[in-house]
Amino acid sequence: MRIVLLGPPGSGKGTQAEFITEKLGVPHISTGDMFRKAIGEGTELGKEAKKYLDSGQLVPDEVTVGIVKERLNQSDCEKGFLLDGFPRTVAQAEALDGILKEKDTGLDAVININVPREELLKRLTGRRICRNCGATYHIIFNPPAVENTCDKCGGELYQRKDDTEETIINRLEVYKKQTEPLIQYYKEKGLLKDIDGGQSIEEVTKDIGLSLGRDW
Ligand code: B4P
Repeated sequence: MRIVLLGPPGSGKGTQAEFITEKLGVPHISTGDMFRKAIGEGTELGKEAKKYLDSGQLVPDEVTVGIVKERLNQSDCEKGFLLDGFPRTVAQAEALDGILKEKDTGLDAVININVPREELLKRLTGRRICRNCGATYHIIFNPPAVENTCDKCGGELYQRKDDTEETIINRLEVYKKQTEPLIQYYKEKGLLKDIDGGQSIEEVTKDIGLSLGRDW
């Protein structure tokens, strides 16, 4: 299956993507994770991306589309993929349509996770990430068994630099202006599946499954 996960920052895209990709056996392609990896490695892409991530702005479309195109051309994407956090602008969505058209394919579904704004703020300020494998936790809603330690690999957990209240407010504004128009874009194409992301992690996972015709 070829799926896009859409939703505001903190709606749970990364959290749900871990489970869905394991169940469907397709690669998890997160542009946010790709940028953070490049920043950690100090590559040219990382240096460019850091300027935008730290302030909560979007990385320019040419850069983002370029890395996604390269990733989708890898052989493991032939059986399908889950895009998490891409596209985030109409220009990126049009570029994605073009990339898939060249391969004579298209998307199967766009899952739109809806969460009220106050809840997003709570979720993002409490988010913690594993430095080693990238797994996502929340200090209250989804805590690890041992404080500051990843359940999956034992790695150390850290707080993202863009998860401060000031940057989060900016990211939510950027989402409203640049990403929200995609809801209409995909609705018109008949691909949109609206999900209530204000429920527990397990309930959201279940609803996403049902929207894809799977009872997991
Ligand atoms: P991303 O890495 O994509 O991250 P995100 O949108 O902030 O969060 P996500 O929705 O995945 O939430 P999560 O599961 O962690 O983007 C970071 C930055 O990269 C962007 O600001 C931008 O600068 C850049 N970027 C990325 N893609 C780009 C693109 N296409 N174009 C340009 N720039 C791009 O969940 C959040 C928290 O809530 C976690 O702590 C989790 O444990 C908790 N949680 C999840 N589900 C919950 C639930 N149901 N109940 C309670 N808590 C829950």
